[in-house]
Amino acid sequence: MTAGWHVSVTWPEVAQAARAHQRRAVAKLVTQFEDPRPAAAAVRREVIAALDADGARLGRVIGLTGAPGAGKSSLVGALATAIVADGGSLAVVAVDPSSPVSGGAFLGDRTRVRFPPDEPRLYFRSQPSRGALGGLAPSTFQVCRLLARLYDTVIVETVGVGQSEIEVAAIADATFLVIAPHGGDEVQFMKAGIMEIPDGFVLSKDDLGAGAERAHAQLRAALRLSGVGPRPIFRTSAQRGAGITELAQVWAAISPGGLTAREPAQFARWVADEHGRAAAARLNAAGGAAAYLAAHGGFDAAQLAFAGA
Ligand SMILES: Nc1nc2c(ncn2[C@@H]2O[C@H](COP(=O)(O)OP(=O)(O)O)[C@@H](O)[C@H]2O)c(=O)[nH]1
Ligand SMILES: [Mg+2]
Repeated sequence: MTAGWHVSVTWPEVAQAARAHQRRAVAKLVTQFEDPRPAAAAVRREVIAALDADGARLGRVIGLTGAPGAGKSSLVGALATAIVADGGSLAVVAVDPSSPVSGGAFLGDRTRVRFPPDEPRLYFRSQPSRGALGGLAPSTFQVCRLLARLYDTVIVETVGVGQSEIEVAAIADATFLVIAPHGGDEVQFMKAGIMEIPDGFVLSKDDLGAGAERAHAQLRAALRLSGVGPRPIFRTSAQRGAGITELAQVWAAISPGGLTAREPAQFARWVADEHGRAAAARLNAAGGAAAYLAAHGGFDAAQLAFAGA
């Protein structure tokens, strides 16, 4: 199948250009990984096969959640600079309840200044979340399957505390919750079940003095009271660049490659979302998602088969 720029450009060729971080090629592939139609699943199958045959390895996927204004995007901007300075590459998928499908102001103007705009080892994608209250987009997992093969690290930034945290933790190798000092009060109201989900907490805006101390004390107390085991707490200031290299080092130590193990659960979710409960029951009766994926030769082939079944 050809990729449509020119009759002679094939998907494996686009995949190779994307591996070299050619932005246009990456964007062209992302579009295919966001497309819910069966024809796109056929393209994905071809692209993943080409990338894997070309030696692409899965990078790590990091979930970053927190209330609006917590400082997530500013943190991502600062970390992106640190990651690239360290020789790494990074893709960011920002899932935003308010952003349009394309062209949404993604990191905000302030952060964009901190983000080297022409750096090929950095890639941004903004996606609208499925629900008004946050959470992932229908194609976030798919896009991560692609981007994790092209970049060392993929950050999935989601808005909200609660549902989006649970959804992003289901696809990420590690998840961090960002809390701003002025939002410290919300720590007291976090349910134990929610506090268990992040692998670590980031207290942002550490330049704000006493508020930051108070938020830190509240978070430690809340973790103790909720019975959640020890969790690392990182203190950062995107504005001053404090704590950024430390967090970047912690992230660089997170084992990559967890996405493949997430495929059965994400496939089951896709079946339920796209084809309904009767179809989900059919999948279970047929032995479950993992067996279906194995029998059909992977995620995209299984989507094709299920859509045609
Ligand atoms: N003082 C201070 N303000 C910050 C810092 N990081 C972000 N902010 C501000 O907090 C607001 C929200 O930041 P943003 O990164 O967009 O938060 P997001 O909604 O969680 O992505 C903006 O006005 C930022 O300028 C920081 O380290 N220190
Ligand atoms: Mg943001």
